[in-house]
Amino acid sequence: MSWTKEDLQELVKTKLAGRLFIVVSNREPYIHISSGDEIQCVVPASGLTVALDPMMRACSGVWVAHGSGNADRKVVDAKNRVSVPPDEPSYSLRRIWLTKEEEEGYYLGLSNEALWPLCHVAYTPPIFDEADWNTYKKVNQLFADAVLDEVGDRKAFVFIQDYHLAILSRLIKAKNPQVITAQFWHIPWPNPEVFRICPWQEELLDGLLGNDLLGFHIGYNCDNFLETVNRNLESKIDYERSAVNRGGGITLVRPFPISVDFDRIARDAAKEEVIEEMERIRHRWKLDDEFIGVGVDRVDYTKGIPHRLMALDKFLTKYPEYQGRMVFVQLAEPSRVHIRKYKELNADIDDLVEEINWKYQSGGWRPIIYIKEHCSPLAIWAFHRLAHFCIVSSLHDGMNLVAKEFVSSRVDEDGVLILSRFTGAARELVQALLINPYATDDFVETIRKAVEMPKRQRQARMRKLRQSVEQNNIYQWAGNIISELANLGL
Ligand code: ADQ
Repeated sequence: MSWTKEDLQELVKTKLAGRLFIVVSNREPYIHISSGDEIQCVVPASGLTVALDPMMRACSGVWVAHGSGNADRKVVDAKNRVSVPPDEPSYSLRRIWLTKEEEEGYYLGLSNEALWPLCHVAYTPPIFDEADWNTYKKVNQLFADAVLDEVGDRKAFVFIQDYHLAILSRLIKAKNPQVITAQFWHIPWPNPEVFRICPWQEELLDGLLGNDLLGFHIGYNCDNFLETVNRNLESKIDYERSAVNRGGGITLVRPFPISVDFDRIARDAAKEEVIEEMERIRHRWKLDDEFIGVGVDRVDYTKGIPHRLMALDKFLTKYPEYQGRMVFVQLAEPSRVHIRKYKELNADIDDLVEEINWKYQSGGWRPIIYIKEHCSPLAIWAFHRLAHFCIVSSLHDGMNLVAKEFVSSRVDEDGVLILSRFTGAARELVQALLINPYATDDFVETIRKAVEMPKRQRQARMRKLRQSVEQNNIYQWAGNIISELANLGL
C-alpha cells in the first residue's frame, strides 16, 4: 500500500502532538505577479516546491520564504502572511523581504556561486566572497527572526530546506532551544576533499549540526557528510546510529529519497485536457515524427543539456536513417540568469541547437525543438505523454524529479527513460536505461536502444518504474522524516 495525503495528515496529528509545523525555504511555493491590472498567482519551477506543497496541504501550518514576486507585498496581511494555495487555502505563507543587495549576496552569491558548485561535481569552480558570506549570515538571521516570531511561546517543529539556510537552525536555537529542527539538503554532499576548499567550512558544518535531524537524498551523501565532519570539526561520530554529537547536541543523519505526488500526476496526466493539449502540441510543432524525445530542465550546468545535445548530434550522424524520423523537444526554464556561468550556458545551448538544426534540417524537418519558457504542469505532462523517450542527463543531481514525473505521467505504461547514473533517482529507478552523460558513444547507443526497444519490453520496464515511484511517493518521504523525529522521543 502506498502512502496517501490522509496517511500523512494522520501521522502529523498523532506524532507531532499539537506542535506548530513550520517549513522554511528560500523559494516560495506561490508567487504573486502583476499583469496589467490583475494579480496572477504562479507556481515556480522548483523541485523543492513540487515536493513540499502537497506535504503542506496535508499538514497546514506556516511556510516562511522569500517574497520574490512583484505583487507579493500587495496580497499579504500586516504580518506578511497570505493563505495558499489560492484555489484551496490550506496553509499560511509568511514572506521575508530582501533588498537587491541582500538577494545578490545571499542568493546569487553565496548560495549559487559558492555552495551550489561546491556540492555538485560538475567542474564549475565555486566563487567564495567574504562579503557574500556576511550577507548570507545576515539573511539567515532574518529568516530566524521570522520563524521565532511565528513560534512565539508555542511548541514547534521547524523543517528547514536546503543550502540557502545552512546556519538557520543554530540561530533559531540560540534564542529558543525548545524548537525542534530538521533540515533537508536537496543537493548532493561532496566528499571531504572537495568540501575542504570552502573558507567557511567549520561555520557551515556547525550550523547544520544545530539540527536534530539532517536528511540527504541518498546514503552516499550521508557518508560524505559524516566524513567531512569527522575531518573538520571537534565532535563524536556514532557511525552505527549515523549520528553526530557536537558539544552534547545530537544530530541524526539519514537518507530520505524525495519523490513526487504520483497519484496526482497520474490522475492529471490522464485528463481530457492533457489529451487535447497533446493534439494541440502535435499540430503546433508539426510532430508527426515516428520518434519523439523529450527533456525538461531548469537551464543549469548540472543538468548536462549540452551533453545530451551532443549525443543526439552524434546519434543522427551515426544512424542517418533516423534523420527526418526523430525529433527531440527540450523544454527549458531559464534560471539564475544574472550569474555569468548561466549566461554562458544559455549562449552555449542556443549555439548548439542552432548548429545541430542547421546541420541536419531538410524540408520542414529540424531535429531539435528548443522551448525556452516556463510551462504549465499540464503542458509538461502532455509532452511527456507524447514522447517515446525522455532524457535526464545530469552531470550530478541530488535526486531529479523530472525522471519521477515522467514515469508518473505515463498512465499508458509506455515510454523509455534514459537516466544519468549521477542522479539520486538512478538508485531507485533501476529499470531506466542508465547512462554516463560524459561517455558520448555509449550515450548514443542508449538512445538507439531506446528508440528500437520493442513495445513489450518498454511496457514491462515502465510498469516496474511506476510501481517504484507509486510506492516511494512524496507522502512517504515526508512521513518517514516525521516518523524519524517522533522516534527520537522529542
Ligand atoms: P532542481 O534542480 O530544481 O531541484 P529537479 O528535481 O530536476 O530539480 O526538478 C525540477 C522541476 O522543475 C521539475 O518539477 C520540473 O517539472 C520543473 N521544470 C523544469 N523545467 C520546466 C519548465 N520549462 N517549465 C515548468 N517547469 C519546469 C533540486 C535538486 C534536485 C532535487 C530537487 C528536490 O537539484 O536534485 O530532485 O531539488 O529535492
